[in-house]
Amino acid sequence: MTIPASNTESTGKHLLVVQASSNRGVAADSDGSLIEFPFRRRSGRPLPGDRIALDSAGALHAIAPRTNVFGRGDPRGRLKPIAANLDQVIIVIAPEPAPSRDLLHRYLAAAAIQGIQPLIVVNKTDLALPDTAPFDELEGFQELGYEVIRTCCTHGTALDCLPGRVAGKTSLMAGQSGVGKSSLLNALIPDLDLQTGALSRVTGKGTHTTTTAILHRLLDGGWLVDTPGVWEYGLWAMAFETLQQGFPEFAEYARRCRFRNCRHQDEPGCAVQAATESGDLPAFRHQAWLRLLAEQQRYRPGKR
Ligand SMILES: Nc1nc2c(ncn2[C@@H]2O[C@H](COP(=O)(O)OP(=O)(O)OP(=O)(O)O)[C@@H](O)[C@H]2O)c(=O)[nH]1
Ligand SMILES: [Mg+2]
Ligand SMILES: [Zn+2]
Repeated sequence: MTIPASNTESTGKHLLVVQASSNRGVAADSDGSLIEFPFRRRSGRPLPGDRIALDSAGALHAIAPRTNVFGRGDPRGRLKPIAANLDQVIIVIAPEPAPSRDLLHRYLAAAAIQGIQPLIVVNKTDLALPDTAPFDELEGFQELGYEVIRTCCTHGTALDCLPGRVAGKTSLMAGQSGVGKSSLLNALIPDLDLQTGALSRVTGKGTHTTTTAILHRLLDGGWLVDTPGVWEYGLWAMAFETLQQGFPEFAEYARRCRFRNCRHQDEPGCAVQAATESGDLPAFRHQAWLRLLAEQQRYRPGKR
């Protein structure tokens, strides 16, 4: 790891941030012990998942360059970062609470734009899955190469292959409030209560402070980031070229569109529309593209 040079002397100890508030954080040592540390104005604000060094006074000294950041849009279209340096975003959906039309498309776009591998987890498979979107699109997603696995927390054995998918990686659990993220975490990490107990002793706060993202250590290596549930997940204001990175399967067609800045709406010579009409691209993805593109208008009044 390269930590940028600074005038302040570093202790040389490299730590992993497991939780961060506006002015303090908690980091884990390589042996698992937790250390609370204050930020300094010049050292920046770390995110859970950041690799950091503390100075000799025990305050934040430097943050290592990030490989990626996962975040969400706030109501004004600004990107609010949630966690850094992730290998995987686990997008949990369930029949209850039913996801909105585009929740999964937005999460998948955010992961692709930020260069993080997505994994779709359909939880609560003991309940009947509705034949509406996104459940009727899951096969289509799989054909496009997205990984979909099914889990059930009410039957302890029904975690399927999830343990193998998280081992050794840093994965973030994303999804609506109530889909079962914490239940999955509890099933994957038998000593989760001990971990959250240790964390609350360090911070002096109760165990139910899941208003921020928290990293939990997997027993066999790797980390799981629990995030506070959201009711709706929104993207942030971005250029349409960036949004297109969120639809990676469009790329090979988009470069053949007549216009370089083609938005694949109704332009002549659009290869993405042609591929959709011929069935090479599934219609549900092109329709989602058009809706997410339209959503972006709210951040750009008057612009097309
Ligand atoms: N039927 C059924 N219920 C489940 C399953 N998994 C979790 N639940 C229930 O769903 C409810 C919500 O589960 P949580 O794990 O708290 O959901 P969460 O995603 O962590 O919610 P937030 O913390 O609010 O974001 C609880 O009552 C769980 O018992 C499942 O596989 N099947
Ligand atoms: Mg939870
Ligand atoms: Zn086009």
